[in-house]
Amino acid sequence: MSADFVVVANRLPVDRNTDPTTGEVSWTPSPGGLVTALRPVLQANDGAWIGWPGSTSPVTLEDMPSAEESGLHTIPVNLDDEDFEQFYEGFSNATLWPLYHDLIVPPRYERTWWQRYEQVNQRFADTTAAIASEGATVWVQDYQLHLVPGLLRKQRGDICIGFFLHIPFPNAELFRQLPWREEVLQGTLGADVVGFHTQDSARNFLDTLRALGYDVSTDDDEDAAEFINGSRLPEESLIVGRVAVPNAQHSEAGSTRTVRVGVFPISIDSAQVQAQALAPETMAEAHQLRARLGSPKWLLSGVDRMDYTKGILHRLLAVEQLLDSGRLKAEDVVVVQVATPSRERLEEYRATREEVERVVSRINGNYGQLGRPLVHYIHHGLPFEEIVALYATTDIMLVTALKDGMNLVAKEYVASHSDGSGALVLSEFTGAATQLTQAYMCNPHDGESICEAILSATSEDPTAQRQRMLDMWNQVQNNDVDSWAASFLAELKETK
Ligand code: ADQ
Repeated sequence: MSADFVVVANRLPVDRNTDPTTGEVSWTPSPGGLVTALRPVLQANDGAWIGWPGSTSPVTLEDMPSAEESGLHTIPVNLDDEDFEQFYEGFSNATLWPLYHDLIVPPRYERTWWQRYEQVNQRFADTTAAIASEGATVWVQDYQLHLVPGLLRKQRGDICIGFFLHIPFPNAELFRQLPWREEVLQGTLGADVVGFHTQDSARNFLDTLRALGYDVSTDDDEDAAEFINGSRLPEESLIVGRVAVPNAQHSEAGSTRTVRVGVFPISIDSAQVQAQALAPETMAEAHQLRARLGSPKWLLSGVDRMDYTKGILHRLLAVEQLLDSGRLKAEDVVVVQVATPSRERLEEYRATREEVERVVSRINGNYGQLGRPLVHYIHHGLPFEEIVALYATTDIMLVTALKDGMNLVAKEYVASHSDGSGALVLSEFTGAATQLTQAYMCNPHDGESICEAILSATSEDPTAQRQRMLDMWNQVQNNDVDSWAASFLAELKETK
């Protein structure tokens, strides 16, 4: 097949499962923010999605579910066990992930991982070059595929390439640690448009390029602030800088091509989340859930991947501090923490899980009653309907990430409260904090700051609190995932 519109991402939006007894193969939707964000866009454009099917057993195109079954044309790129260890767990998640999240844990720089990263990126680029039709638009996603735009441009000068980074881009000082910084930047600059969630990330990227001698020009920052706060139409995407790079397609000496660098804050399918929250089954489930949790005065919740960037431990320690100091009474509070298993073979992720579980059991040991734990902790994924029921009945949502590109959970929570109920405690280190400015902001590196944000959420005048939620609800309704994708794609189209 060939496609005019191609999304290239590390993961396909489906996972292959093989029944161990019958050998029967089935496909299930795969979890994660990126999939949540892009599925509706692809369906609307009848495009193809290129990615890894989620298992290290080889999969052919014939093995894939049909477009009728999955709603998408899915093209597999296989990863074997070594690719998984070195490209995915290694360079992507033990080098770039911690480097880009400001060294919450130390990044590891391993030459063999880098070489494997190059090889796998080449495989993605080759598959894309074979699928993209003449003049196609290709949208490459995220830190696992930094080199794909450059590799693709070498093979296919005719196509229009976008690159979007879903996680933060670190400041120039930190990024310079990366032994392969030049290669990563050059690969990314194969794109026509490079997008970030926040001005900070875009600026860090431009500063890094400037420091390394690239020809960078920047646009007006005041415009950027207005756009991010949602006071301008979402269709008006915001380009904050331009980079002139050598144009390999032109034989003329000194010929350059312009790469636009912009801010495109991702969002959610706001209408769908709202509809889900208002569905009678969800409302009934929310009601029952609250009763099962003992109908507490305050229900505090967290919903995250089990990742050290999410600050799960920090929020639990803050709750414990509030209980220890008597500022919250144990009989008034129930906490639900849902944490999906993530990257479990990496030591730092195992350590995070252990620390979280130790604190959960300490709080329950000190403050729980028989048949009534104070913290309800779930270490597996939940169906989205259950997550939304939890959002709907939660009084105070705790989003305390130490660093997060955007954080869709914060937006999903807001979208689930069209009546203005609820309260959001939000880390100022999330991309979401640039848009959901009416949240109770906290600095998760300072436990007392989380405590104060929780206490403010329990004590503010109800009318003022409702207004905060309604303002944020409007922001999320007016800036949904469709407008995010449309603004990026419009920018890309303009470069054609
Ligand atoms: P993530 O780090 O995965 O995304 P986030 O943006 O919060 O984080 O998205 C998580 C998604 O998974 C949400 O849609 C949420 O509902 C779902 N989810 C979380 N826990 C779940 C559970 N236990 N069961 C079921 N579903 C669960 C990365 C970046 C973010 C960026 C997104 C999108 O790290 O900063 O916002 O990509 O760009």
